[in-house]
Amino acid sequence: MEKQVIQISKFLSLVLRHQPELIGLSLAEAGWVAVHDLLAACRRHGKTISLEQLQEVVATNDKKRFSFSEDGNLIRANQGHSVKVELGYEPATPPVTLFHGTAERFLASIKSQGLLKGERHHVHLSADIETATKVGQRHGKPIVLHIDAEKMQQDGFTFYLSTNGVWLTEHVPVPYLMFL
Ligand code: HQG
Repeated sequence: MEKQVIQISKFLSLVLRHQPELIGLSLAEAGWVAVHDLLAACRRHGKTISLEQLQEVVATNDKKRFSFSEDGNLIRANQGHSVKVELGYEPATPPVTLFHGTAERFLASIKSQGLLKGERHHVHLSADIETATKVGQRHGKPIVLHIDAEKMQQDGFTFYLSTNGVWLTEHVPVPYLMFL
């Protein structure tokens, strides 16, 4: 991705997931913001973004982090929020095994507490090892944990699938983690 597009994407992550108030915005239901309001708020705060640039970021973002509403008037982050927002994803049946990429230094704590959602709304899980490895690398030497998602669902845990393919759940208790 081009440098400017990455910068815009990072700024959008900040305001659409974490601190909309930074530019005087608040998120409406399910995290949506009017595109017009977003661009005006950015402009007022010295971060002018054109509609074409915004469309390019949404279309080319490496993790498909953002979506427009069907009519194109609204925009939101698909997941990853720390502000309180109900994204409205329906419960979904996960694959038998899901993966979580983390760093070696977190392992002792994960072994005692399971996977915790921390600042985010959910624990983030991947359907493939490659993606999980990349997620883990962001924190240090990557370790990929295998999760018995089938058993979790049988035991009553709920999973959601975000628009951009991330599996979400509240908490993964230790017994469902397979330490390889
Ligand atoms: C770890 C990126 C100690 C957890 C990615 C992780 C993802 C624990 C870190 C999305 C723990 C939290 C989310 C415990 C979990 N003790 N550490 N009990 N339980 N952890 O960034 O999953 O670029 O909040 O393993 O692609 O790394 O934002 O979560 O290492 O989908 O679009 O605590 O962020 O997407 O880190 O990443 P994060 P994550 P975006």
